[in-house]
Amino acid sequence: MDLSNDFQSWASAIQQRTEQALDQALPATNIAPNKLHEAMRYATMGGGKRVRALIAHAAGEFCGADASKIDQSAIAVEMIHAYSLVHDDMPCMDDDDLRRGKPSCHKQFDDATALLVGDALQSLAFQVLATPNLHPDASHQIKMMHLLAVASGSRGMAGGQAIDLASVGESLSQTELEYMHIHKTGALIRAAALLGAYSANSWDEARIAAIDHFAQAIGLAFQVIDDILDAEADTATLGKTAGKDANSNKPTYVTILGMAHAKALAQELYESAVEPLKAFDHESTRLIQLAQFITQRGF
Ligand code: GRG
Repeated sequence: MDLSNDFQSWASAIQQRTEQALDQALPATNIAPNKLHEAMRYATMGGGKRVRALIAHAAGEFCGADASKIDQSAIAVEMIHAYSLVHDDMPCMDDDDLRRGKPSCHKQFDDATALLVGDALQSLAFQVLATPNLHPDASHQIKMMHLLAVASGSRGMAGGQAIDLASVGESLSQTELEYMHIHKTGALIRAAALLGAYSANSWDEARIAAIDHFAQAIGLAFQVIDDILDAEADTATLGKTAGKDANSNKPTYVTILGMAHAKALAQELYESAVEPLKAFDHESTRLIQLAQFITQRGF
């Protein structure tokens, strides 16, 4: 990957500040119930690419938001994401023993704790977004909470997961697969971008429209790449079990389109994501670099 040093140092600064903000927001392990708090930290901290936090910050910067305000949206989304991974790995769902290169939460602790970790992380995400005066306009702050609730609920991520579980062993069309991923993965990625943008005190609708288009296209590209990596990369590189989808008889972009077409689709989605951003010249550079970072990891 040939992304500039400037992008790499920006990304690692965001990853660091996200880690610090999570550390501050998560209950300490010496507070009861200690085991639950330890497990919440285990599932959330020190791992993951923080793609959703990077998206929130890039979109927020594009709209002129303060980084300290964007942090709160970024960690709220990362908490929802971490909860989804904990629940997804449980035996009643994908039943995976490895996540982010270490034992998945229910393996390290137990099923009941993993269930509670997900529940508590979800509540904490909304607690963070409800922080008094996070936004000067309280009604706008409520809209941000509403946005995250819709994106993570049955009409968003949880609904997408339900469709995913029902699709095992089924043959889906590309449109049906897309519908599932728009909900399962795309909704939260879109929420990360919009919440980052809405962390600004005011914004311009043309920028929001460009960000929304970017987020929807990049959310789908992210999933296409995930399918490519699931088929091509090894477990050590991924930090989770490789080949899991194909072995579980799940439809993927690679099984439906074939590898070459899946890669072509990822490229098309990248081009679509960045198209409306070009009108903003150098102000959208970070978002364009981020789109490259997300799509190039599959090649
Ligand atoms: C359990 C309600 C519920 C939802 C689960 C997102 C999800 C829904 C399950 C994850 C399963 C999965 C592997 C989806 C593919 C795309 C994806 C979200 C990958 C993991 O996200 P990354 O690559 O992970 O951003 P890191 O570890 O880097 O944060």
